[in-house]
Amino acid sequence: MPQKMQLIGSLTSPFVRKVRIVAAEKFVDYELIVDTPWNEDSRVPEFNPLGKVPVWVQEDGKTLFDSRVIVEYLEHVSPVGHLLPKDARPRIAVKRWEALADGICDAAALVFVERKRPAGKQDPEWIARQLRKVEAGLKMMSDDLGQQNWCTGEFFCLADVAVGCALGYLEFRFPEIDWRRTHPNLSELFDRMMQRQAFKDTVPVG
Ligand SMILES: N[C@@H](CCC(=O)N[C@@H](CS)C(=O)NCC(=O)O)C(=O)O
Repeated sequence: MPQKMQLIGSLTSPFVRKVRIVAAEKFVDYELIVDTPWNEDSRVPEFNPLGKVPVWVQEDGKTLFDSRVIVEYLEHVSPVGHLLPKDARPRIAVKRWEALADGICDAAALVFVERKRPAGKQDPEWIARQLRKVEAGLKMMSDDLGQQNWCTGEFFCLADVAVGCALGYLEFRFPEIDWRRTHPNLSELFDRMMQRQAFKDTVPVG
């Protein structure tokens, strides 16, 4: 008997948020199983040997990860609300935006974890290295966006979802990074995205 599809993830992860937004925009029905992979009692390693969220559980119990694979899958299973172009070149351009936004999240998450260690064990050079990636990534996103309404031009797509999740994560965990002042076009883009119900429903909490 097929089970309802499930998404395993935390309410703070930008990668989980990306999947939740894509699923909502594409009207894919699923059950959200909240699990924080850093907790001792986390069951995430039973579903993903890498111990990371998001994990998607299909109707037959098979699992999918990581977030980029899951959003491709959602694009494939739901015919509505296309978020990825079919043609190779524009599709690759969207995936590049996604890689950039996800990369900012990777670097920022490493800083967040490093800062949770006891003060004497933190490596300031490592933190600075990761923060440089965040700053450089923000600059590239801002330069590439220019004066366009959406990342790739006139239409909302996966690139915007990924960028929105990265900006939302920075706002949530790194309020001291003043990207709204340094990159006003990203600020406008973020405000435009926050009009959408899927973004409003997934603001990070915790
Ligand atoms: N590339 C992965 C990144 C996932 C990721 O780093 N998730 C974090 C939460 S934001 C996690 O589960 N970390 C737990 C760990 O690293 O052990 C994706 O796109 O899904």
